[in-house]
Amino acid sequence: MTNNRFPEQHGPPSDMEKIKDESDYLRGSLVESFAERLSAGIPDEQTKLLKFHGSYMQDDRDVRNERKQQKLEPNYQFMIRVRLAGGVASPEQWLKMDELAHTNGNGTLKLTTRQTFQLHGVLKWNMKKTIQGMNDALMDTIAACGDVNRNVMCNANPYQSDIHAEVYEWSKQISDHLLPRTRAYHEIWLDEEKVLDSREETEPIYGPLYLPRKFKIGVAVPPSNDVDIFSQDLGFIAVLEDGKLQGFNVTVGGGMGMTHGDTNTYPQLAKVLGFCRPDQTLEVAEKILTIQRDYGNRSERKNARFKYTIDRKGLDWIRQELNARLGWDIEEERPYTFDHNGDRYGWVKGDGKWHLTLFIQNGRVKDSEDYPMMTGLREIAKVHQGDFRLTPNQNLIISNVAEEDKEQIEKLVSQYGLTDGKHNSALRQNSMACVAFPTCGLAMAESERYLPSLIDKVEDILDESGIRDEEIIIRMSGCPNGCSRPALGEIGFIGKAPGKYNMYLGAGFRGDRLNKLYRENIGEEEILQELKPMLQKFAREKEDQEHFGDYVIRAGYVEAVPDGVEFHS
Ligand code: SRM
Ligand code: SF4
Repeated sequence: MTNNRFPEQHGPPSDMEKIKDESDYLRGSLVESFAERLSAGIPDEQTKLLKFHGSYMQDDRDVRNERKQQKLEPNYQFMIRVRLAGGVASPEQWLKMDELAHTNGNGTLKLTTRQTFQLHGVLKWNMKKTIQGMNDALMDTIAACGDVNRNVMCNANPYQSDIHAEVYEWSKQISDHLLPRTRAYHEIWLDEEKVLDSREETEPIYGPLYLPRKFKIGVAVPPSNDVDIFSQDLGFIAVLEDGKLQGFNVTVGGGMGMTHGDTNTYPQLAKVLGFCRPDQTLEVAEKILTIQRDYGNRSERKNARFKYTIDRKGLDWIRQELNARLGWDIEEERPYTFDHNGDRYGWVKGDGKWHLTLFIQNGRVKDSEDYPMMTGLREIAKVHQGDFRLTPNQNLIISNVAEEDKEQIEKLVSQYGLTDGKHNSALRQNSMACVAFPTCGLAMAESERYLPSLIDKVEDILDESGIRDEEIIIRMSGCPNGCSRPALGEIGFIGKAPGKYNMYLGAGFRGDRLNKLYRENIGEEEILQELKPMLQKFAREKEDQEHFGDYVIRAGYVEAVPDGVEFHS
């Protein structure tokens, strides 16, 4: 591979750069690897390319040791992630995902923190027919993972349907505009005829090496910051005047991931770069992405995200470079304010249609003995005439329900005991946990399977203190990659080892301030010992409208983190 394709190098290219370079535009030997029948897995190098097609090879970690003892290969299976800009799905798409989860997956659906579906537990032999099934329902998985622009998020806004429609359209257009152009996906999974000479293929935006690392974009509509705009590599904050979209404030350089013990890695919040009009959106998105393509670190993947490029080069340099690439100057940022980053539950009416936001604990859609949630949602999808919106907080909106259909949906909601979360504590309603065990290969501690029971115990403290309805953002991740955006939790937990977590406090309720390490490597007993007096004191001392994240700073539990570069200091 050549070293001079990009103006700046940081050392020898990482192995991943070589894999991309030699992949023939993401084809690699995926066809052969999936045709091979001896192992339920595929070779390591191919798993890296598979990500660009929206899938990860995993193994069931609950049985890893047992299988090792029995000298069996790990229980390989695949996770498939759908590309679903803005999280909008039709009832037909919902039904298809439900069907595939039962026929080819583990019988559950995961609604992710980036508003899409994941299937877990798909076997190698079922991969192609699963992806083809998604394709039948007009869904694909291209670029849902990999060193490219990922699923574009969009404010799930059930309040203003006309603005949602317009802004959602932009998120879809950004997503489409930044899709890889290779036909590899269609050839491998959809049996499209092979491009005669793939060397004639080009990737006009990405080039043959794609991006140095994953790239994430979100679109927010104030006052809701549900998409956590400051955690995105690139963000668009809608600016409305008299209810009309004027354009977007453009943010750059957010990201949550870090590595325990490596202070060169840190979560960072995005900064506002300027303002663009709606018709300039795609050009701005493309040029910013190409700056990262050309200047991101291709040597050290831990420092390859756009946030590090920006912290290295400076925001002014990025703006100048953007203006030079655009050939015109991005405007000054416009005023905006956010109120919250959580979801608002229950029914609301917007522009003549009803929308119901349901609480889905940690985004896991499944049936259990006492709660047939998946069946209930399937029955709703069978009769629903509107659409579904997956929210950035792993919840679900049954949206665009006509007045005359509302009663029928309400009946099903109550028949299946589906919950708008209102009988829960406001803490649980504002909770998120990443997948972690048993599927995530990087998990160090439980998350999705553990947070609900920890919250049960914290709810007792809230009840005793009379603050059950106090909205507090709590987030847990099973490792420091931060898939539930835990650095933006007023209370954040990041897994260190089985049963052990680092505890963070003091993020902003609006998703505008990072939290700070409070206690290291503690288990449940210590967590509750820490939280109990703190929450009791908060209940007594909190000022009017004061949020927990602000209180813990005022009360001196932690210091405010002004910028991600100071996260560890
Ligand atoms: Fe994530 C890797 C799950 C949102 C930061 N993430 C993973 C993998 C694929 C593990 C792996 O690489 O082997 C996890 C698969 C677990 C499983 O069994 O399903 C995984 N990430 C998830 C999801 C499903 C969590 C969830 O419970 O919803 C989310 C899927 C989003 C989607 O639909 O595209 C998910 N991941 C996020 C977010 C939140 C966001 O984007 O808003 C982040 C933090 C934001 C960011 O990117 O900075 C995030 N995931 C990571 C990272 C760390 C990246 C970094 O900069 O260091 C990794 C590991 C990596 O890339 O090396 C990772
Ligand atoms: Fe896995 Fe870590 Fe992401 Fe949780 S935060 S899903 S443990 S990579």
